[in-house]
Amino acid sequence: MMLLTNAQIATLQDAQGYGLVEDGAIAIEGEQIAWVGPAGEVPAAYHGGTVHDLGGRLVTPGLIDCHTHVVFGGNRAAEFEQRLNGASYEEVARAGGGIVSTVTATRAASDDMLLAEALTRVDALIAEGVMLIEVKSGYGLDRETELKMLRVARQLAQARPVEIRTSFLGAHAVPPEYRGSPDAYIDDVCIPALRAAHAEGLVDAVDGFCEGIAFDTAQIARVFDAAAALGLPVKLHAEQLSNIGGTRLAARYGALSADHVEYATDEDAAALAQSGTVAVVLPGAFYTLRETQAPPIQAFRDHGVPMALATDCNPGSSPLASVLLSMNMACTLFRMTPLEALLGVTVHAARALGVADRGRITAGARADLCVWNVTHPAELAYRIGFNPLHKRVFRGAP
Ligand code: DI6
Ligand code: FE
Repeated sequence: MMLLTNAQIATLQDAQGYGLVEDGAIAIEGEQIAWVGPAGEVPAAYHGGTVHDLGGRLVTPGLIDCHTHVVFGGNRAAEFEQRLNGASYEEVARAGGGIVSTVTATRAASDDMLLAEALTRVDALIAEGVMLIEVKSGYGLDRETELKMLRVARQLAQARPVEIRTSFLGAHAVPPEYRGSPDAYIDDVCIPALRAAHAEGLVDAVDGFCEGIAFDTAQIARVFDAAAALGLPVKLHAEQLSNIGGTRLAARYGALSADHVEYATDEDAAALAQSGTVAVVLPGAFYTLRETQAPPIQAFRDHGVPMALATDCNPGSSPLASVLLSMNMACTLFRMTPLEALLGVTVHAARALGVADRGRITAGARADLCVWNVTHPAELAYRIGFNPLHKRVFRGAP
């Protein structure tokens, strides 16, 4: 048993406000939060254990990065340079660069190499208090490499104090060997690879890239039908570069989340609200691509769509391994509030992953906590390039 005292606690309990408890205490039993409240009211039952005086610091739930592609081979600095010499993201992709160049590097990489490179990114996230990371496949685009990526993703949780949720993203791009035949790729490779990965216990959710340069709604629907047959939840990269109906498709399938959503409309927001689907905004990709169409934040607010926020850490459109910077970008670029940004990397990120016991500080939740060298939660989104993390508590262990 452990008691954290002398803390400012942002419980986020009702997912509306910070739920601040000033001069608060948190009792932890095993891996769970047993009690939270004012330090003067700690029940006698929790007086016996180790006491940690937090010196008035802020405590938040452990952070969650609910959309990443941290497992991949190589990097795309050369493409970055091409774009700065005038090529657009879509031109780079259509010319066989972009995602496909990462596919080549990922196919060639050994498991050990993929793991070592992914760990450099995961370590950066952990250093900022991230305790739950979603990791996607989608740079293999053949059965063997998709499975390799997902096995490496699972290994991350053995190598570090972090929990990993995997998403199968076989429908990320059409690989070179199927160029011009996206339907054949979906039927012959993507869906069989999904079934094989699921049989190995490697899949927690199924994702897709619904876009002009990737797959249309009918193709994604076939993947989602296969996911439903396996009992797996779905999520979707939707309306990132254009509006082709991905958000409404995601809503129709009761998806956990629709991600990017820059080009989503008011109607799309209404559909997400109806289905209880989280909108995941990814300001790192918006920033990197110099997108000018911001996601319809006000429509999400008006319709009561929960908004999550993630790094989208990937080698092409978002080479970003900082949740804190993502929070700052969401505020500055999308005009989200610091409270919305914090809810986006805790309560709503947990929901985007279908994880019920994370993201809030409340009795019965997992004791994943961040202790920060700040006094008010707005400070987390406010600064750029500062990491005020003081201490992590992961699964009840400091
Ligand atoms: N949308 C993105 O922003 C990334 N994937 C996706 O579906 C881009 C991935 C890449 O360029 O490597
Ligand atoms: Fe992504």
